[in-house]
Amino acid sequence: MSLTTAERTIILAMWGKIAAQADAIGSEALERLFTSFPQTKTYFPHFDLHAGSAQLRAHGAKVAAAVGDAVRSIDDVARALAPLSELHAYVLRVDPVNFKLLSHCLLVTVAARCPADFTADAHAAWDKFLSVVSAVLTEKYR
Ligand code: HNI
Repeated sequence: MSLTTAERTIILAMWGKIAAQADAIGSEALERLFTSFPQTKTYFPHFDLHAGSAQLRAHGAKVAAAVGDAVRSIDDVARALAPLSELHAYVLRVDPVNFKLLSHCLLVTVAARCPADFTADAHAAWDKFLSVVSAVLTEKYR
């Protein structure tokens, strides 16, 4: 699965507008994840997952930075996220179903922060981009 030129253009332009809020985007997406899909909290027994906690914000910043890396390397997401792919598959062993849930929460967060830009085409581009990221992070399972 690869993104069309038009989809890449949309992702690069929108991330360019919101990259300065990346830390807050990561935290908001995680807060949505743990609130809407509480089963995902089982991966973080060692974290204080209350909204706004220092650990949630620090982890949100890491996740959003990785999304930013993927945007910058949109032509080769697999290479950009290779170490994270190993980590999630071999060390963390996160069930791949959870990547759909986090992708959904990232999508909703981007939509909430960019309502004017979030056309149907933008929605489709983000959905596809996040499924590329998720595929990279789960490919080592197979
Ligand atoms: Ni994920 C650690 C990025 C999906 C559970 N994760 C990280 C780190 C990054 C990251 C970056 C920090 C690595 C490091 O410290 O070297 N994770 C991402 C991205 C996605 C993703 C970009 C998908 C878009 N991770 C998920 C999902 C889960 C998940 C779906 C489970 C629900 N991740 C974890 C856990 C850790 C983690 C658990 C370790 C946290 C810690 O610090 O102990």
